[in-house]
Amino acid sequence: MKPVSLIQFLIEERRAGHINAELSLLIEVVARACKRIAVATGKGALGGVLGAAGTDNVQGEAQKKLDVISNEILLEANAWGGHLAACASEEMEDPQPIPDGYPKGNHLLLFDPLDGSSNIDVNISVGTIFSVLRCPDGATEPRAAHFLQPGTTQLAAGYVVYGPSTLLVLTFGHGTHEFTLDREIGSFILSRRDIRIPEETGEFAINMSNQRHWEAPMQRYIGELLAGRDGPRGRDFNMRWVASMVADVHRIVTRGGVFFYPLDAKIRDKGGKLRLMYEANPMAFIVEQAGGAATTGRERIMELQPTGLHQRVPVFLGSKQEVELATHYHREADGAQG
Ligand code: AFP
Repeated sequence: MKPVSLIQFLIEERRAGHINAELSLLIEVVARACKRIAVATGKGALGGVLGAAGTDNVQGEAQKKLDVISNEILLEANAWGGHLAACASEEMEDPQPIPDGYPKGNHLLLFDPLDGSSNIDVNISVGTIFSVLRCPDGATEPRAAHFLQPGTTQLAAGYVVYGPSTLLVLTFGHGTHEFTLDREIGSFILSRRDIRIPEETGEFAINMSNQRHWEAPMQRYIGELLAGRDGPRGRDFNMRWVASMVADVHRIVTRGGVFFYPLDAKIRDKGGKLRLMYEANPMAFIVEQAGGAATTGRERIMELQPTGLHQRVPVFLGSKQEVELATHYHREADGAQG
């Protein structure tokens, strides 16, 4: 089969009426920026990019040098790209307007520039996660409020994994597709079209060290998985946890599985660990478009009405059967139907 480049694929999507020219060009700009991040992360100690930056981000988390470098690469690339009205990042308190003197576009971009950065110094896969929204009409200087749109309004979502190979996984709402970076020609090449996540799985991902803090329905659900064939599920389940959401989700997009970062007593006051706008919503869109499911344990993530740019939510996503069962246990415990 003749290789299909990302550019060719975007032209196909435009001809199919799935995206317009501006969104197509925006994705090209984001993909090009991620190629530069791949080079930076690949340099490691030789590039002097490992270790802490010595600063904290808006979440009060210590920033890694590569968090700051990746954020700057994405901001710079999208500032002059001409397809955005503004962008927002995990690393910045407020949205970044497009500098005067640069053309503005009709889209809003949200991103986690380097997800899993606490793994970067130990050479474990990290990634970039992004989500694209339409800029509300008349919003010439977009504020945070203009970004607070439900996940169902996303025009595009994607992630790039910087691992043994560099992969871009993308959706426009017409299936989920994977592209592999051909480092020799510097182009993303289509490697899997219309990905399907198996509805059934024997593999789960959760940070077990938080078990004592989980709610009762989560204790019950994971307890049954751990009981395996001797328990009510009657079969064994295996566990994986990379602690880079991008890497854990990519495993699920590749071979199925279920991922949980549930609410627990430690993070209850924050509403969860993972961020809705640039982690949960884009991953939910990608997973649902590949036939999986994504809830908070109680509600469909993409139907949530966001209340804050850096809002945190519980995340259950992956193979449909397991997400639905774990969600059913939570709703049942709440006395709710379903
Ligand atoms: P960092 O970006 O600070 O490394 O956090 C990664 C993350 O947001 C997500 O990628 C992981 O799934 C999750 O946190 C890991 O959380 P634990 O450290 O509690 O396992």
